[in-house]
Amino acid sequence: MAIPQGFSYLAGHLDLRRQHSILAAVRAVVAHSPLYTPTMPRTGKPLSVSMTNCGPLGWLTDKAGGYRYQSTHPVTGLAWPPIPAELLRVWDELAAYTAPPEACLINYYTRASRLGSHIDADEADTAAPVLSISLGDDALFHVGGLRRGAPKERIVLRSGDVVVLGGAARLAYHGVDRVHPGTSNLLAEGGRINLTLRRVNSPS
Ligand code: MD3
Ligand code: FE
Repeated sequence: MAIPQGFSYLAGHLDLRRQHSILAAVRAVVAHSPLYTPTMPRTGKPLSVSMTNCGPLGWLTDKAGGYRYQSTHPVTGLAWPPIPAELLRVWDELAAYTAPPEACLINYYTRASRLGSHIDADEADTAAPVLSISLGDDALFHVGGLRRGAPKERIVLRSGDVVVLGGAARLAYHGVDRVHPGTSNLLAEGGRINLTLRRVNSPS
């Protein structure tokens, strides 16, 4: 349907070799900055997706502080590790933006995980695209318009797919309806990893 301009879906952009090399880099990040369960602002309800980050800034949410970016892991208190070179290379290939990403949010989905429809609006720099990389099991993803009720299009995101969200699509509603277990053998433990590379602050 009418996905806003600037949505670019690059099916199979990453071959298996690159997927494995990115996965190894993500495992090293997670060894330092473990996945944890974020909670919703005010209610404290846990999300069904576990998360961590790399980069100078990381996105998080918890009951007391709400949605925000910060430079440290909420559980360990340590700085997030740097964004791996393999991921910076994908940004350089596709983002067409003058500055490097500041945050890479790492989402891990089990078969029970969902991500409700939302917009990514916690970044001051909305001129920069968001770049999404999928690894592991297939996910049924939806993207709509600039208002919550707008018609949605559904796409299955598979391991190695990359989505670039620029222009008007940068502020579109989107979410993950479900993950299809057993559809990829990239992750020995099963499930799905999504990486989003983001610019938070406008380059000075
Ligand atoms: C469309 N992640 O982390 S990635 C998120 O698969 C998030 O984990 C989903 O939504 C996931 O915030 C979707 C694809 C994506 C990311 C950002 C977007 C699509 C987007 C921003 C605007 C429009
Ligand atoms: Fe999002």
